[in-house]
Amino acid sequence: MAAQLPIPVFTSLDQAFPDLQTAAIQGVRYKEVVEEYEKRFGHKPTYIARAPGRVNLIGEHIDYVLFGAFPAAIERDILIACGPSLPSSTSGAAETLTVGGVRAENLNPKYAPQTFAPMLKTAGPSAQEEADAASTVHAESAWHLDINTRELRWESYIKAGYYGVLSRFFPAALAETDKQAHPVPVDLLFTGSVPSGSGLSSSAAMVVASTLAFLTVNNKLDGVTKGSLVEMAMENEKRVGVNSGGLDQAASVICTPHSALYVTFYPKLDAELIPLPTPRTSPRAVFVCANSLVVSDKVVSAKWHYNLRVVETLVGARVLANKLGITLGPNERPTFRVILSRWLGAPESGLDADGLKVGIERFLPEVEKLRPPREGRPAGEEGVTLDELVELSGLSKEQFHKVYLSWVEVEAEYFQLYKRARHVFTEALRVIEFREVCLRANAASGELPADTLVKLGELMDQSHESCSTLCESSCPEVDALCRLAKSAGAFGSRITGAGWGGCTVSLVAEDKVGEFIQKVKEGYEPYRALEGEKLREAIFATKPSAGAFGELFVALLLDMCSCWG
Ligand code: NG1
Repeated sequence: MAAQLPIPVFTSLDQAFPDLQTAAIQGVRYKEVVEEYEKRFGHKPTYIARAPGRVNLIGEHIDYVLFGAFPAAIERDILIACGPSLPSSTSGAAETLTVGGVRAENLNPKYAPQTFAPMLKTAGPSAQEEADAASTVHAESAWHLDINTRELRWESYIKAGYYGVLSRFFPAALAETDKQAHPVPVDLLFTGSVPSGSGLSSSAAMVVASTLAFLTVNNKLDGVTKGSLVEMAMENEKRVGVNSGGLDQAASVICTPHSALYVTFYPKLDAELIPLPTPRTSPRAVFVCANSLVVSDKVVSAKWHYNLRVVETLVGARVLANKLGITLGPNERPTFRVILSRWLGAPESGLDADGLKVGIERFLPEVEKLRPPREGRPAGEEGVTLDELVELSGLSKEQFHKVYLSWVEVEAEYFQLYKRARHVFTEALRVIEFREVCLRANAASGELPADTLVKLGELMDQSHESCSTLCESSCPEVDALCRLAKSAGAFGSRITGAGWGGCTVSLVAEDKVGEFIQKVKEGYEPYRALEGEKLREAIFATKPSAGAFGELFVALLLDMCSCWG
């Protein structure tokens, strides 16, 4: 299974990029980051850690309720040249770092150099642990790195990546008494090509690459599978204040070229690489990412947007369980996916995709039970107030607060249980149908079934409509870009990622891409002034074949030199 494979470690660029042209282009970036590292830190790096961004083809805002999604990795990535800090460094900027200290610099001058070190502190239980009555956490020493979640900076993601490595591999209790049990000081030099705030997962790429860099420099990579790196990166990303699911991290770590990933999270992380259908004779289709250029600061807006969706779906699951006669303990906080399984009486080991599809189809009418009564609310309002929410949950006010609100900050006048549930279950179904269309096409001998691309496009359009009207995670600019993409000839077009700005992804015939991009450029006002590299940054095609490259790798630089000629 894809998640159980080890993290690939390459020793030359041509192993990492079998396509010679890509290897040559990447070689220039690698050479630059290595040379610059040596200049800045006075010694060579020992590794380069790489993690790509991703485009989610379908399955939005359902990973955190543990339904599957269908992302692919993109070529745009984060590279970190890294190595242990050497006290004999010749760099003027060099200072002797404390044990486990980090010097982090970025090729992009926008990001100022940072120096920080983890500290051992005695910590009591967290709010989340306190909310869990079963928890018996006592004050004990733990690693601490300062991350201000209200004002995230570029180094916050590096610190987030460091946390998981510290807590898993350097037990604080041991480190308190034994300096040998501390991590080594590290020098890091970053360069990245994933646009931030665009829905292409620059934050996951930063956290995954950072986690990997700390693992490699500390010689902890042996025995780490792709699945365990995904889990570590998911835990780490929570440190920057977003209660995300695992779709980005799974795509960034597990994807391979030519394939998308059907990734599921219940009862545990599972991943299936699915090649994207490639017609034999007719023109192939490619995915085109178009950035709306509306930057969504997910962390700042989390209490009205992302984290609110997490809370609405969690409370929705409890309310639906109550209405279906499913008994829950007062401290339980199950997701919609868990409630579905209990309602179906499904085996602990989970359901395969076919079983899940039948289950969701049977369950969908039950979602109507979440529609609130019409009386007492403004016309067209389908949400419920906080007081109603508490009542519907069947919990006391205090217990409700403890389970659903004590660990997260959210703000809303009306909480949309019905709309969110309808989005979740229909989107989960569309993901399975998308997978089915791909599998059917891949199994066909000869040409693809004629309706393959049309069907995939329809599912993408339906997904966008649902994100826009039920999940309410789109925005007018992104809606306009999707409409424009359709009128410019896309089979389908949808928002990708968290939303409220960011990117769209459209399925377009490869031989029409140039024409398509031109039409979108002319039609989308913010693109009109863009030319050359700036335009290529904003709208670009990623081929299902060689385009989506998701191999995560660590290159031993000395051997890599052969590639650079
Ligand atoms: P992006 O677009 O990377 O912010 C976020 C979540 C995903 C998923 C999508 C919506 C993070 C790191 N990632 O993606 O887990 O929930 O939104 O489908 O928060």
